[in-house]
Amino acid sequence: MFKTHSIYNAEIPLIMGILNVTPDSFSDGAKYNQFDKALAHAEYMLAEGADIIDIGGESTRPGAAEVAVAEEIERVVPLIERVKSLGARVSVDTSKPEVMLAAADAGVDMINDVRALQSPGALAAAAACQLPVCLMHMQGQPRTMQANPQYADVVEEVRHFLIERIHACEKAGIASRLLSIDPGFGFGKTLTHNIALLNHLSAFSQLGVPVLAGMSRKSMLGQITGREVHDRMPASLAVALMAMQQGAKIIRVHDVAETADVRKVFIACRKEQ
Ligand code: 9MG
Repeated sequence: MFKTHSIYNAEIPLIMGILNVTPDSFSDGAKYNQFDKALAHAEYMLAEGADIIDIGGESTRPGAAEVAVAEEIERVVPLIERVKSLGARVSVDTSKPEVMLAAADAGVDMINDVRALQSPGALAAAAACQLPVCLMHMQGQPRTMQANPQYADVVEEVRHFLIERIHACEKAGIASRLLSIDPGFGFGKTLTHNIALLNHLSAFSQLGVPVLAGMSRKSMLGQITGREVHDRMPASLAVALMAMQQGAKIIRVHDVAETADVRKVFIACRKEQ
């Protein structure tokens, strides 16, 4: 068993509220307006019970365009500072070393990297920050990752990749107690791959590094239910519970209050066992 950082030490799974600050997230125009809306949404999620706010300035959706470093910093840093001033814990969703360093200066508590610190300079930047890091698996890049994902054994390959990244982090001076891992639902995976990973999530928990699961409103749930993105909350809650039952320590979600209720049910039933 690895020792873990205090951010992961809660007895109960933590709820990570999603806060995207891309131009299409709060979509009616002026930058100050977007900032105010994003801040209000962070406050709302905190009031609803979010334990961490995950702030991202570059969309990682399939087909999404890349954003320049300066633009990404301009989007996330002022918001990190304001959300931190509310007393909240904040993670930064980025793969760029410059953004990691700027976010660390702004007081961020955790780095959430969908590229698992594989971008040039990212390992060194994260090592310099000495912050908790979530290492996520992705096959390919957001622009093309859903074109034709292929695995011989998705669970084994994703597990192997994450173990290799844990070792790379340790070698770079990032202790395993700072790490969490994430199989990356929807990132270069078909529905069959996503379901296999969900059904075997406990195989990831057994690695002894906290597991983060992010399935909220994702297209895998649209494929299963036939529902559009804003009608996927019930399906998101179902998979959040499945993840908690298999030991996930952080659940990344849009619907914080409803996930907090799911967590209450999970905890109440766990106590009875
Ligand atoms: C940024 N982002 C979008 N989806 C995600 C997921 O499933 N996990 C993590 N760690 N980050 C995500």
